Amino acid sequence: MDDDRAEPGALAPESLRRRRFMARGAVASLAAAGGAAALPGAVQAATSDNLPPNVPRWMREPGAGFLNPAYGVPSPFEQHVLRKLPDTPPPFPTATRTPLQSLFGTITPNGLFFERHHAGVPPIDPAQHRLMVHGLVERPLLLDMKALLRFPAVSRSHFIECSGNSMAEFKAPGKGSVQDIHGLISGAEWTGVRLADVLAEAGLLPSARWVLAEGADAAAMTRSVPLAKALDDALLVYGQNGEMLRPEQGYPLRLLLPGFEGNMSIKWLRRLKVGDAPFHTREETAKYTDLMPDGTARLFTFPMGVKSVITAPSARQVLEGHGFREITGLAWSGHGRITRVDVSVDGGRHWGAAALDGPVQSRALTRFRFPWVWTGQEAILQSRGVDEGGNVQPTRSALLASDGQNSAYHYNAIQSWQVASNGEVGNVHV
Ligand SMILES: Nc1nc2c(c(=O)[nH]1)N[C@H]1C(S)=C(S)[C@@H](COP(=O)(O)O)O[C@H]1N2
Ligand SMILES: [Mo]
Repeated sequence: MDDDRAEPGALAPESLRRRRFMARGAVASLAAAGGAAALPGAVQAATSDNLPPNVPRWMREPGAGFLNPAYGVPSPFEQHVLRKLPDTPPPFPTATRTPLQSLFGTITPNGLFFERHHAGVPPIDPAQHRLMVHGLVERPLLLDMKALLRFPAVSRSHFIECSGNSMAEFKAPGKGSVQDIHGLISGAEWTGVRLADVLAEAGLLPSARWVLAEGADAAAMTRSVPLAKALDDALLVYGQNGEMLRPEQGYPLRLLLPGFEGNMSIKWLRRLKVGDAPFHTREETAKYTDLMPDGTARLFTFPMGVKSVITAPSARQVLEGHGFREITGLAWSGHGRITRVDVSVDGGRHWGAAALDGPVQSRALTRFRFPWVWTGQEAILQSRGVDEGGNVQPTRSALLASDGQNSAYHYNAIQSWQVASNGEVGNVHV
């Protein structure tokens, strides 16, 4: 079972993959017992006093008691795992991106959740924050946070993706990392109140069709939400991964519209006005519309299309050593659950089904994994998501054929990472 003898880019059958992987483990333990070395993963000679067979420094004396007793922070050895501004940041900071290449599973730690704000982060005192519900309702409401916290709550995992995520890929292949190119997506377990319950408390009038949501930031961000979405799975959230929302995610209250373009999940939510028609705010007329090749603009393109991206190996990483490695990434769809992710290591000629970590949840990040043996040959890695609505993530050329290159939003094409024979990974358009 020598990895170097595997065919270039071969997709090994399940039984073979399993046996090869187990053989590796056996070799490593053999080597540990003083046997053969020089295999990937095999035990190397000690180069520091802290490596076996020595007793490491941190076992010879007690640790520092409590590092951060009141609120923990990551290990100092993880200080490179950070959110990131664009390489050429605009004069006013507008967005930070999630380090997708460094994260595991599907939950984005709160300190690494991407941010997009149009007028900065308002320093809201929750005691002085209210949610007004008015318009086509029987009983207008003015709710404080205490009142909202007394509603029945739900906790659900959902992604938020800025519809401008990956927008530069409509043009030339970006030179940055997966974080730079696709980092305007994050996932969290949100806790809050069903919008339907709050609207029921106010009592909808028969002519109610749309709900205007307004944020309490200096942008007074406003978007129109179709009533069907408001009554389906929309949430008013105050919890993010088990603690109160972070200020940059909308503390103390945000609207969450699962699967819809991130812009509509209004942060710092202060007002809901029920109407009988969309409100045609700036953010759904001048902005967040999609200019088509024929010069018309698509309005109200709410759900984010099915999408996936390989996070490792990904651009700017370098593969060290040949042999087994897991290709892994994230898939999501604004239309529901991910049902399948296919992976190709030869630029889309052959595909194999990736394993999905369960439980796969609707409109949530889904982790996929695909075993691969890299023999040192050039390879082009791709992933293709499919959702329960039967939507298939398009190739870049298919997306450009339907949407053209004028649109800045809703880029969901298949991402291609090129692995060079020296192990360097880069972004290519195929
Ligand atoms: N009030 C308000 N809500 C807002 C925004 C804003 O600037 N103000 N930005 C929107 C945009 S464009 C996106 S993509 C998401 C980003 O959410 P996040 O910053 O929690 O990642 O919030 C949306 N909600
Ligand atoms: Mo956005």
